[in-house]
Amino acid sequence: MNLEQQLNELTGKLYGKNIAACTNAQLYNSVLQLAKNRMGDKPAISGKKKVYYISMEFLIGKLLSNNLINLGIYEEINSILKKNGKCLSDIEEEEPEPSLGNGGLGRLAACFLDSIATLGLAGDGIGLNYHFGLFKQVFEDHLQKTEKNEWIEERSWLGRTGITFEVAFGNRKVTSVLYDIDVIGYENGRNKLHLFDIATVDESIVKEGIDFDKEQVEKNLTLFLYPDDSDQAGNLLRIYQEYFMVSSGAQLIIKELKEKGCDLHKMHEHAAIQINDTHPTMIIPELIRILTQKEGFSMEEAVRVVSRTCAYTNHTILAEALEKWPLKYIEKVVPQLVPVIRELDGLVAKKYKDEKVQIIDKDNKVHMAHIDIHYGYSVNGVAAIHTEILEKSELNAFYKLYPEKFNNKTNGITFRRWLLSCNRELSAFLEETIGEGFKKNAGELERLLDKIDDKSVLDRLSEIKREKKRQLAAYIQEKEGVSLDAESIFDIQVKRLHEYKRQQMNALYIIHKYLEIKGGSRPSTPVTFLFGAKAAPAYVIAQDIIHLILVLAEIINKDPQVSPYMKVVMVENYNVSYAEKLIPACDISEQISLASKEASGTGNMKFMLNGAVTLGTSDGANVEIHELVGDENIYIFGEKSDAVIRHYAKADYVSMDHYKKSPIIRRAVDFIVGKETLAVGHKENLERLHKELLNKDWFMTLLDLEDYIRVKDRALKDYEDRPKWKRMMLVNIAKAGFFSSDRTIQEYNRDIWKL
Ligand code: 26Q
Repeated sequence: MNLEQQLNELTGKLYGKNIAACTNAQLYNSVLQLAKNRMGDKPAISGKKKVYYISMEFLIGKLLSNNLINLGIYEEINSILKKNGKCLSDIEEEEPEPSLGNGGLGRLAACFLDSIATLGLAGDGIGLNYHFGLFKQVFEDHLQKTEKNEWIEERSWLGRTGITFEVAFGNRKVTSVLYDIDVIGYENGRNKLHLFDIATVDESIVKEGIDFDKEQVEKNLTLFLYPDDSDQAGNLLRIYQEYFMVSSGAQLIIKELKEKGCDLHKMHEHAAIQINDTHPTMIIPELIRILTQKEGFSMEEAVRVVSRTCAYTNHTILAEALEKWPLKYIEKVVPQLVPVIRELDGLVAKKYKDEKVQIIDKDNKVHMAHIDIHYGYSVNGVAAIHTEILEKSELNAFYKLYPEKFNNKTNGITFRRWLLSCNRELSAFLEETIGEGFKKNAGELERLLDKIDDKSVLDRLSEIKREKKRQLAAYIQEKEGVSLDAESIFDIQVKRLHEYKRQQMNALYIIHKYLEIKGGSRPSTPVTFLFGAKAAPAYVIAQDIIHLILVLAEIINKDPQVSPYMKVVMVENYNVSYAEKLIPACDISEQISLASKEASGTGNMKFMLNGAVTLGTSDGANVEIHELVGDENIYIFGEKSDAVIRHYAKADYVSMDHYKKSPIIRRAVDFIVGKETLAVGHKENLERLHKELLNKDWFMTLLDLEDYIRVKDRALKDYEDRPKWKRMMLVNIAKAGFFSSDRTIQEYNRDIWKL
């Protein structure tokens, strides 16, 4: 039976209709089923040793188009649907997006699963099946409101396994139920994403928005990702979630090892456990607990084998994001783990006197990262500069103890999703121009460099960009009700909202530009400023920054003097699917974090791959992008990380000095509380943000603002030199191969997992 007959048979079985008679929703379900059948037929990837990537987040996004591509049937399905008067991209819209992650860390985990399977390595993900995931963002009155994101439907990628485990929180036992999602490699076999759920979960306890009773753990444990961690109940629930995942995961790993007939004393020869930030750290004491209490290991034997199995990835140097749990909280949630943690702490204390490397500190807080570093065999950062900062300053005390454990693994992204799937036009053109080798070997993108003087290639690249801008403009017209000029420059900043990422600096530029235009100085090419960002509900200043941007959008887009020259849009509920539409349409990629604060960034890589030019600081992977493309093909500005680190050490940054010194800065900052904004927005939010910038500005916005304005103006000017800009696009695409997550995973495997 050919593919069309198979699909017709499925629609007939499910809905009693042929393809042409089905609705898009019915076709989505049918193609889903077809893909799942195909995936089930793929051989499971196996090997002597398997990696378990354990993470509280897997931001997988919609799976239909990615899976069709990896199965090698995207084009065929596309034309079958077309033949029947249907459109695959409309059908893709029917798929709900699971929001099982916050941002970079979760998306990285998803890219890694794709690459692990594509490289034919045995490796599964272990995570949680949050019913509503991260909140859905809606804007009301220029403020962010939160709603639950429902994504689990009767037919979905999730499969029941029938496997259950018992998880004990002290004397309270709960049942953990395992669901699996198949992960198909590009033209390769099948791995799994294991998602655990609590059997007694109760969706009905969710009240307004994302409000629910935090005490009822048996009912709420897997409802949401990271509920508000600003109070004790929120923090406790987070520990419940972490332990639930870790205990279920440990039991699954041991079950699989036993089924393979492995000697648990040689666990490290059969399993590597990659711990995604400190969130799954309790798997270390949990495995030690199981081995000593249930498998007859001595403490020494258990510590030894677990330490040779577990490896830790650090994703941040922000002090407030490093997990330090009061021992009392852990005692309350999982008392059985406390003796193990105390023992591990005691072993460290006996060996090392330095306060900085202890596991339990003087305030009785447990430093989760310290457990990972002492009792794991590898510690890695996620970009060269990030790892260097870990070694030289943040984790220097540990680096001195264990220099051999430290290594860098610069992040990467899967090109299947971030090129082949989200930019079919560019992907097809590349195939035509340099052959299809780049699909499996991203390094081959460099062959594009031979065409740097080929006018027809350059023109096609820019024509594809224009087409993607048109598509985005149509989508934004429909979703946000704003009409955009596809001939304008698209300047885009999309990422979680955080002060260190400095969306507020971009907003200050926009104010500056607005005032310039008001003053009669109009740009010859109009500019569209696009934002997408969710803010943690308890993060007050982040909410204020969203408010400011929404207020600016309202003022600017409605001003007939200004809106022909600039527009501002903050898209609602930015997520993976939105990213797939925004990124291919971008001209200028905003990567403007305060140097030293963005561990890597991965959006920067996705933009580059799609022909955007980076405007950024020397932070995270921007540094490596800069090295690859050279000074002429990137816009770098701002203070370097060593200078920033010195400012913090000396505590000598005073934002008020910059404000007083510069009329340009003053004018932009004071606009936040000027009469135009106050007429549209809320005094409380705007004044709080204004005050924050003048009196604190912990992430040094005003330090870099003038340089940012200067360099951004230069970038906008350069855009008008079309031949020059097109060459920049080409170089960025050609040099993006390094950032394939296939390369990253090969390095993890070579240096850490050794599968
Ligand atoms: C911790 C404790 C309690 C509740 C929540 C958390 C928490 C949750 C999520 C802490 C951190 C995160 C997410 C971090 C993250 O996304 N980091 C990003 O990781 C990317 C992949 O390595 C990097 O590219 C980014 O630079 C980094 O910010």
